[in-house]
Amino acid sequence: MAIIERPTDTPALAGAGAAVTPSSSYGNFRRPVQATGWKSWAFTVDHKKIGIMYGVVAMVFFFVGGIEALLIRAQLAQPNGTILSADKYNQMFTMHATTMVFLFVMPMAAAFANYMMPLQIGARDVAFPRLNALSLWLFVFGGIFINSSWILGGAADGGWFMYAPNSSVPFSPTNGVDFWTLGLLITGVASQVGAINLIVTALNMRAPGMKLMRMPIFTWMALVVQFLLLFSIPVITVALFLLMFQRNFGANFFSVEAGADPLLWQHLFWLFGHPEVYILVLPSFGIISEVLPTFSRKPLFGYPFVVFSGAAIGFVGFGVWAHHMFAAGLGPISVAVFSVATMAIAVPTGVKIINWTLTMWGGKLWFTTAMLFAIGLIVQFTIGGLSGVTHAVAPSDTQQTDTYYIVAHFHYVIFGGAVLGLFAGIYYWWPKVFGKMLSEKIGRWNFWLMIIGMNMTFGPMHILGLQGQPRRMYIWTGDRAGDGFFDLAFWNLVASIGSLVLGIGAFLFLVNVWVSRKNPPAPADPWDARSLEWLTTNPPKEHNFDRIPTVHTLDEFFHRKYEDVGEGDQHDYKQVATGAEVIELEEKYADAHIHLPSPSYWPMVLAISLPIIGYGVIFNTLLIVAGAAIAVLALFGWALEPPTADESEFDPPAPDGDQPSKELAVSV
Ligand code: HEM
Ligand SMILES: [Cu+2]
Repeated sequence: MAIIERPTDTPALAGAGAAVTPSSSYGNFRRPVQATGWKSWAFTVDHKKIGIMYGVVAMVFFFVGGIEALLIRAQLAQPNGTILSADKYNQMFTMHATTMVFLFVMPMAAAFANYMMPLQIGARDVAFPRLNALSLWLFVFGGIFINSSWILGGAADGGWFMYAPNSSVPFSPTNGVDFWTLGLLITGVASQVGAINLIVTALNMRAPGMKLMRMPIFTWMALVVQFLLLFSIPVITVALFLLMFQRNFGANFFSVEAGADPLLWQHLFWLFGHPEVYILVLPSFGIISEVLPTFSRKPLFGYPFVVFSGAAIGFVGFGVWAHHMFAAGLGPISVAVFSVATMAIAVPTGVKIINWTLTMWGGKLWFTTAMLFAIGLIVQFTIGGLSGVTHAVAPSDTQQTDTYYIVAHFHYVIFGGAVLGLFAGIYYWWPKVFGKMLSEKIGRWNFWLMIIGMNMTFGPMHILGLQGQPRRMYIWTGDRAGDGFFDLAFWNLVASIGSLVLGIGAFLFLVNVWVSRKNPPAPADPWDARSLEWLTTNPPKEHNFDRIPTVHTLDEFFHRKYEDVGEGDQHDYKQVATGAEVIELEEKYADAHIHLPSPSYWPMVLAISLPIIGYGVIFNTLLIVAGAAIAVLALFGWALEPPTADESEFDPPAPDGDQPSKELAVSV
C-alpha cells in the first residue's frame, strides 16, 4: 500500500489545507531538563507520568479495599461470625467503602482523564502542569493519611456517609472519624484542583479544528465529571469542616440536644453524595463509548445523544439527593418530588444503553477483553439500574432502605458500572500507555471470573435484603423462627464464595501485568482505532505529537486511514493508509519548536504540608504550625520559580525522543 504523501494532514478529505515544509527532521526542540531515576517521576509535571502514578496508586487501593471486602464477607459467611468484632467490622465496611469510592474509582478515573484528555484533544500537556502534580500528591498523601488511622488508634467506624449523631465524639470516641474528615478534606482539594485544570485543558487546549462536537466521547464525559466535582466537592467540604469543628472545637451543628439538626448532615452529604455516584460512573460510560465503536467497527451510534445524555445525567443528578432520605421523615411532598426526579434520571441513562446497543447492532464485533468488559458494563449496570428504579418508588424503598437489597443495588451500578468500565479502559489503552499488549488469554479469565464472582457476590444480596437482612450488621444469626423465611445461611455462603471468585479474578489482572511485562512492543495501531490519541506512538513521546494536528472531523484518526467512497449517506470506507503510516507521516512534518514545562518539586512539598496540619489537628498543635510553615514556604517557592529552565541547559533532542540527562528545572 503506497503512503499517500498529502500536502496537509487530512488523509480522507483530499485537497484541503496548505503544504507544511518540513524543517530538519526534528526542528529546534525546546525540552526542559528532566530529572532521571525516581526524581523523573517524583518531580514530573508530565500529564502522562502523573496519569500512570494516579493509576498505580489507585490500583493499590483497589486491592486494599478488596481485602477489606473479603474480610467482611468472611465474617458473614457463617452465622455468628467471629473473625471481626463489632467495632472492627464497623471500621472495615467504613474503610472499604471510603477506599473504593475516594481512593480507587475517583483517582483511577483521574488517571485516565490525565493521560488521555490531552492526547484526545491534540495537546502536549494539561493547562496547569504543576497544579496537576499537586492534585496527584494531595491524593496520595491524603490516602495514606486516612489509612494511617489503622495504626494510630483505629479507623473511622461511622459508615461511608458518616451520619450524625453517630459521627460525634460520644458515639465515635477514637480519632478514626477525624482521620476520615481531614483526609477527605485533603483529597477534596486534589479533586477541586484537578477539576479546574482539566476543565481549562478541555476548553482551551484543543488542537485547531477540534470543535467541542468533534471531541472524543471519553473527553466529553471527563469534562462533565469535572463540572460535577467543581460543584459538589465544595458541599462536602463545608460538611466536613462542620463535622471537624463539632468534633474538635466544641461546635454544635448536628446535635439535637444543642438545638441543631442531624438531618443537616444528611442533606449536605447527599447533595454531594448523589452527584458523586455519577462522578464514579460517567468516566466509565465515556470509556466504553470509545471501546464499543472500535470493536464493532462502526462509529458510536448517536454521538450527540451520548454527549447530551451524559450532561443531562450530570445536571439532573443534582436534583435527586433526598431519595437517600425517603425514610428520614421529610414529608410526602418532598418524597414525591424526589421520587419523580429519580425516575426521570433513568431516561438519559436509558438513552446511553440504547446507543451502545445500536452501536454494536450490525457491527463486525471483535470480542477482545476490553470489549467483553464493555459489554459486561452494559449488562451489569442495567441490572443495577433496574433495582435503582425500584428504590425511586418511595413506598418500596421504605422496605428496602438499609437492607442488603441496597448493598446489592449499588454494587451492581458501581462495580458493574464504574469498575468494569475502568477495566475495559485498562485493557484498551494498555498498549498506548505502556507500549505492550496484555495477554488476551489471561484477560478473558480475568473478565469471566470477575463477572461470575460479582453476580455470585451481589446477586444473592437482593434476596437477603428482601428477606430482611439489614446492612452494617457484623453478625447474623440462624433461622430462629424455623420457618425458613429468615434463613440467611445459603445465600450468605454463596455471596462469600462469590467474593473469593471475584477476588481471584481481580488478582489475575496482576498476573497478566506481570506476565506481559516482557511482551514484544505493541503494534502502532493494535485495535485499528478511531480517535486522536492513537495518532501518537505507543507509548507517546514526551511531547505527545510531533506536530499539533489539525482536526477535520470526529474520529479524526479513523478518517486519516479510511476514505469514504460511498454515495450520499451510504458510507463505504476504503483503507488508504495504515495507522503506522499515518503516525509516521506526523514525524516527517514535526513542528520546529516544541516547548514543554519543566519538572518541579514544589507541588509535592505543598501537598505534604496538609497531612502534617491534619496530624496537628488530631495530636499536637505544633504540627499545625509546622505544616502551615511548609505550606507558606512551598507557595513562595512555587511562585518564585522561573517559568522554564534557561536555554543553555537543554540537550539537543535524540531522534527517538530519549530523556536528557541533566537535573531539575521549573515548570509553568
Ligand atoms: C471487590 C468486591 C467487593 C465486595 C466483595 C464488596 C462487599 C461489600 C459488602 C459485603 C458490603 C456491606 C457491608 C455491610 O453493610 O455490612 C459493602 C459495602 C459497601 N461497598 Fe463494597 N464490595 C466490593 C467492591 C466495592 C466497590 C468497587 C465499591 C465502590 C467503588 C464498593 C462500595 C461499597 C460501599 C459504598 C459500601 C457501603 C458501606 C457502608 O455501609 O458504609 N464496594 N461492600
Ligand atoms: Cu442517590
